[in-house]
Amino acid sequence: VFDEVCETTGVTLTRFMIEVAFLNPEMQELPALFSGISTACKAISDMVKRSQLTGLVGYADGGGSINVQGEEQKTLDIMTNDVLKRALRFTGKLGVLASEEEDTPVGVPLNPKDVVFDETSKYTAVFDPLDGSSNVDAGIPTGTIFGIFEHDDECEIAEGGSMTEDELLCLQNTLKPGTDLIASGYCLYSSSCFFVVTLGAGVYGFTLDENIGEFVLTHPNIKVPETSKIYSFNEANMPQWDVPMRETVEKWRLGTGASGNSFTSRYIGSMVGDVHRTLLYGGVFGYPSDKKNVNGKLRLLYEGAPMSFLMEQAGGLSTDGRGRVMEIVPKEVHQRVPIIMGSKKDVQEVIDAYAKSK
Ligand code: AHM
Ligand code: MG
Repeated sequence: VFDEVCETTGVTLTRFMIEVAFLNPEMQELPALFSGISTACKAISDMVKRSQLTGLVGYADGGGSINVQGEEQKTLDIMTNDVLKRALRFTGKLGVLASEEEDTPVGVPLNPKDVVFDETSKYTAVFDPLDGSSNVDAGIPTGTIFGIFEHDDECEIAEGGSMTEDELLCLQNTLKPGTDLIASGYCLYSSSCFFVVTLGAGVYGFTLDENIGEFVLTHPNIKVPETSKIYSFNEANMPQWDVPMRETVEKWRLGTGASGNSFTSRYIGSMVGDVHRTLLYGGVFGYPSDKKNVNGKLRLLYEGAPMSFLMEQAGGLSTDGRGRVMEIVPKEVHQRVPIIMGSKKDVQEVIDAYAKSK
């Protein structure tokens, strides 16, 4: 079905979604939802690009704004979260959203005063509005990550205020494993602005054509190479890593790993940029478990799971060392997870090393 849609490149994201919905009646609501997400991404791309000129740099409230995870929020973290939230609300297709920058999942009824959701509010969105934002003031690539689940329509969470018991139960319902995702993707703000998405049947990459204001299909059916010569980790943490992880990377450095390749290192420190390169060139990106951060750094619900869905759909693997990231059911919204993802054979080598060390 997706091949039919993608017979030719030059297809816009808007048309792609309309054709997907036409061919898949159960996906009728997706064009409206993706129109909201892609418009928000275009707005965020513009905000990031112009931030040095418009003064949208540095920390919010002079460093006084801290999110629930204890991280200082950048001005752009807060503004991009608002842009996405507003864009998603007005699609009318969303029941609940969870974001890196929100303490708990929030309800998003079309009319904020109204807690009544209609039957079209059928999705839950999870996102990190500006991943890698510590990099943004230096002009280094950043990105938006999102995942879409089916929304339990019995479940309503009003916006703001403290939660009722029913609402707390609903919150529990947003904690779904990656295997329940119906779509995920990212937008990379870099030399070009890329929008990469999976609906569970391959990975499709679009590039923003600023002259016409549309994302145009430039990378149909992305497949990650099976082996590689690139690893991408914060190597300063290496002495603290689990032994199997450390030993595998040491072999890759020396060219004595399974492929015999001598690896080189590439690390931006922006997950979206590092994963985008991995999808296109192959490689292994990760934020493994270490002595300080037993669960790594990246968040399962809105970073780990959506990116793992993309990586698997592109033919790669994603593991926490001991199991598939996609199968982990989050217990908390901001739960962290160790991640090692990328080229199939190389990630398998890490999985084998962990299995041997048991
Ligand atoms: P953030 O969501 O607070 O921006 O943190 C996530 C980012 C990822 O983009 C990146 O892979 C990682 O943090 C880099 O961490 P470190 O600076 O420890 O290497
Ligand atoms: Mg992030």
